[in-house]
Amino acid sequence: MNPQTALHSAESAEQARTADPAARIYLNLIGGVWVPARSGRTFENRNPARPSDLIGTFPESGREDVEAAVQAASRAFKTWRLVPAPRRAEAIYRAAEILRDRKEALARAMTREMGKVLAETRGDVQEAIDMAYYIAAEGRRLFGVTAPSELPHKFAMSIRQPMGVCGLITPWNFPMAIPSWKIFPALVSGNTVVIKPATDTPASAHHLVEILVEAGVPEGVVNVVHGGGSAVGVPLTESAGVSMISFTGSSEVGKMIAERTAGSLKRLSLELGGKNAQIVLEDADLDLAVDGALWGAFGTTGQRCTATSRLIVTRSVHDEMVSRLVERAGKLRLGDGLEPGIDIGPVVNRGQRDRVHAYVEIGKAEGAKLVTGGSPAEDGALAQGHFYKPTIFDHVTPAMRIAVEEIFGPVLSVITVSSFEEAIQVLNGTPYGLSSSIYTADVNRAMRAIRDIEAGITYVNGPTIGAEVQLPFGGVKETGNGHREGGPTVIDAFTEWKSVYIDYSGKLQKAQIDR
Ligand code: UN1
Repeated sequence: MNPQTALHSAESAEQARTADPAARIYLNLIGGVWVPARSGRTFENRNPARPSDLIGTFPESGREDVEAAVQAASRAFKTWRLVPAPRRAEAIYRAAEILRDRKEALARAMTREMGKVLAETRGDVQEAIDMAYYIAAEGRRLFGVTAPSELPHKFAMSIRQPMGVCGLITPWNFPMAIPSWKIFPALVSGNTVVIKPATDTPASAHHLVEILVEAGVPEGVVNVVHGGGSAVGVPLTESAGVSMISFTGSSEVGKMIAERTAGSLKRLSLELGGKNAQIVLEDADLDLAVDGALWGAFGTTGQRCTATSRLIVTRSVHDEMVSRLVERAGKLRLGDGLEPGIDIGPVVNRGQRDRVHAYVEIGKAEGAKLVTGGSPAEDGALAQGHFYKPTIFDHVTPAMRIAVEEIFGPVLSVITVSSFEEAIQVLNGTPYGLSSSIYTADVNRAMRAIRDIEAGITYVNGPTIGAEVQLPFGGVKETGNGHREGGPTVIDAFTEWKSVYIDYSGKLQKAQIDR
């Protein structure tokens, strides 16, 4: 099937309706054909602000669907790897233009599916656009290195080669941006992919893939298999036809994937949890620090791996920071993210909301002082959705579970320290190391923080969220396994190095021996 035919199938798939007239029937994409799960089973996707709003049904796939997709991707790899990288990049560039033209509609669909407010879903689509333009340019780079040979009449270089079929497992909090960080670099490098999007946000990933088909990516190069972690994610990680797995999600699942794939030694690029902190020193601009903490803690309803979940303040600014934060947090407007004036959307599903609340109960039992929020928001229309009040705990100590474990919701823990040194020590005292931030006017302490903070990202006088696509993204310790998606380093995650020696001396030369 050529891409155009695949596109028509996509349109007919899109036109199919469930019994609910607003809802659509979505399908898997395998080898350029839109197909249901072999089992015929489906799962539902609902709006977290109004769960009565059914967005669509998606295939509840299993191992055989995964294997069919991996085989299609393996077949497509034979030809895609030979397409010159600048040509591969042209398809990604076309996808960037389509994404840009449809940004508003894609953002609206994403808010309906995932809940975060429209300004933020526009940002999510923009991040996919940024990544597409950035990676399209990489098609004319994919730089290798040349080095002098130690022998005469001999040429030495290292080149990048694609890996084969990449299995991509993506989360629901950045439903288009994170798939774009993985799909575009994988494709420009000459790989083919099978993606398993999160079951909470399958439509946004579907829209991205549809755009790639429209942009002319040949059949089998991008395949989508919808379904859950055990039914689809596990077979994908176990498939012998998959050369590498890129996963963004919790450290717990990341470790399970690492264990399951240990026997095959396939490459894993893992971007996992965070317990990110913002430090506020006594010389900080407090207006800026309050704005940053609110945005970092409650933007995306706290559901970013880079979210600010700890605020580490020096004693002299503690009272001022906490009282200002409590006042401002109380004024944030919760609601359907498609409505104007809303600051915070719902938590993605009921299970996540219950999990956030369970952590709030843990915090109270540990003796932290709840100063605002601390319960589901159920006034009026909010009662229908999975809303949770922006929550702040004061008097948190570094060993409390709410100061150590990733909550992934709108909960901020305030920890008071006596010095800059103690602030850094507390910041580093979790198993995670993704993002971090320090507010200070003292350039010497800012520079020491940049050196001493154990994290993949450090912001100075900015919140812990807001990474840009052209820099490496990822973290240290239990946040990952050393890969960085984003920036030039993303190409390392999706390529193998090959070193090449060309001897034009016409005789046998022996390295290390002929001197
Ligand atoms: C995430 O935190 O899950 O840096 C991804 C940011 C966004 C990406 C966040 N550009 O906040």
